[in-house]
Amino acid sequence: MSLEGEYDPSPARWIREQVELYESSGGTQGTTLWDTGLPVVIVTMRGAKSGRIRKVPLMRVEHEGRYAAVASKGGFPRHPVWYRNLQANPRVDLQDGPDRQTMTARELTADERTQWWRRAVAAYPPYAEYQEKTDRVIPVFVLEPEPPAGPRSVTP
Ligand code: F42
Repeated sequence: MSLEGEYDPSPARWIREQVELYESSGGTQGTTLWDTGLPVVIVTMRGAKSGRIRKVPLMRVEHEGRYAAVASKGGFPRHPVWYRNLQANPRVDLQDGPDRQTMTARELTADERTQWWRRAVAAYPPYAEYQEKTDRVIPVFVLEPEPPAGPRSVTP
């Protein structure tokens, strides 16, 4: 089931408008980053403190049905606010074009992070410049589909 609650649109106009266009067109418009032509997904999450619904466009980094969420914020010195939201409330809705699904976010470390970082840079090369620009290690989450609700186990 998808996340429910009061939605607080981003204070940044370009973010707010991209989310609005993406969603109102059913994932057929506003699906790329400016003129790069590179695809974007929308991650809907719950605020760590407010409990309200937040929507964040991120670059589409997909591999075998899983996605990375890269907390780059353009190489800014501090993590984006949504980083704490995903840590506190890992259950999210992900919209990729017309498709929407509930997923669980998990922050990556060590080899897993390295592997997904490579995929992220392949999908969106400026991530590499963002990492050079900042002293923080840019966090990478993997978003994984929720396991399907299986049949109830029967006690013999
Ligand atoms: N940002 C990335 O980090 N990575 C990407 O790959 C990426 C791609 C991308 C593509 C298209 C596009 O339009 C934007 C893209 N962005 C990307 C930018 C991204 O969408 C975010 O705007 C950016 O990362 C900054 O995120 P932020 O969460 O720091 O944004 C601030 C300005 C913001 O919107 N804050 C809100 C506010 O009202 O101030 C939300 C606040 C919030 O979530 N509050 C929490 C709550 O509980 O409600 C509190 C959390 C706490 O603990 O303080």
